[in-house]
Amino acid sequence: MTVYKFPHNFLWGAATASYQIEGAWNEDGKGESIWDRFSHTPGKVTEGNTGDIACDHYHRYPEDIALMRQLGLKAYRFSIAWARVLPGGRGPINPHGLDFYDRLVDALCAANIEPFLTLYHWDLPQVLQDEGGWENRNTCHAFADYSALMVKRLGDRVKYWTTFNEPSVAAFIGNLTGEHAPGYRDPKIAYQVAHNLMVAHGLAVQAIRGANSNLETGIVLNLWMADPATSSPEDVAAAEAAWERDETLFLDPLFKGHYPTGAYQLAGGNMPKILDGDMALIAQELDFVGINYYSRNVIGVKGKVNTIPGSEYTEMGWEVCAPALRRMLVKINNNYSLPPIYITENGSSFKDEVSADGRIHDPRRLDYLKNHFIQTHLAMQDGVDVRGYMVWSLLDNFEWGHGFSKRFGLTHVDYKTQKRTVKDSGEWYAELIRTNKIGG
Ligand code: IFM
Repeated sequence: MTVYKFPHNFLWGAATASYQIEGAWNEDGKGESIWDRFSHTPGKVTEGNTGDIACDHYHRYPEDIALMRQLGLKAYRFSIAWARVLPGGRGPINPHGLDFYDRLVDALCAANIEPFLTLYHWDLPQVLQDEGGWENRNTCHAFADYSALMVKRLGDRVKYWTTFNEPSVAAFIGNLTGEHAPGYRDPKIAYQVAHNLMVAHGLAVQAIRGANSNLETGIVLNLWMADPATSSPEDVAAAEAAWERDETLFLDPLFKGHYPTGAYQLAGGNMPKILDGDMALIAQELDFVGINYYSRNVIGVKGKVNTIPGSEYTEMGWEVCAPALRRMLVKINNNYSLPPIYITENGSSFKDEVSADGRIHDPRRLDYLKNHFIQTHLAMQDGVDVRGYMVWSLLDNFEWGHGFSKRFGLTHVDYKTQKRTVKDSGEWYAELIRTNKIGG
């Protein structure tokens, strides 16, 4: 049996995001965010679910950190709710909000768990949205100021700082398809938001480094591999074109200093306003890049192939295809000069049932994780510098427009009682972290 041994300092962890788990949406001086507004708007989220309480992590974080210890996590990736700290997005600080993250970080350090912090995981303060949100360049400066504030408070204990989680989702699902907050369906806004998020990233990197030069600073991108439906040259070309269209819009400016030419064709008259100096600001050297990977697209000349015979699909309707993760890591490693990579999210949603024995047997999630870990190991043998892996997610949580209907957790959450139960996949993950290897 092949044994896959990981480097001794490999950073195994799990990830969450503020709006998806914290709850306490209007407690202790927290301001409203665009996700509070969106989820409170009838018809936006499945069954009218909201993050008002979610996993109640705001109150239960000590229990959740105990859970992390039980799993043996070496790192925990979480995000800050900007409106908890700065209810108006800028201006007066809410000391209770800052204190919460202070306590959380202290407790993580005491548990010997590396905090891996994300500054923006989609919950923009509503006050800033009322001024135009990310379409308004002033928001970029507010973000940089907020980033510096957080570094000044937590930079003595938090080493890993991520500016944005998945800017493409924030820009296009929030402003083009309207499925996420703020819910616009306007390509002109979406492209300007996409560019401004990059500008905000650049300003924030400068602000973070200005506040503390000893930190590791990066960004998190979500990437889907584009595989050709067949080996025909036409399908191969179609897959490559789809990759360029869908996946290089953020990779290229960040790591090549310019937008891909295809972006200009695709955006046409909706191409955003780009100021002199923006591209250099965006392309600053980073200490790491986070990659969120869930699935791939299979592309033929007629477009995306929706069902691949013999393939397994998750509850999100995403195909399970671990080898595509290896191919994608190798591809980006070849195409860009990248800093060290962390897999900052990977996981799957399946219909989990609590069994008569009170346990959650989730063999499909366990296999999903195992196969993706193996493919990452193989990519590392191919020369890709992967330093750590955060499973999405520590807990079942609020899955955005799907509300609580999709469960991604290593830990099951009973939303009525808030009882946490580690699933079989979580137990298996704990053992993997303990031994640091698969097989043997
Ligand atoms: O839940 C999300 C997360 O917030 C961002 N990445 C994808 C996950 C699953 O859809």
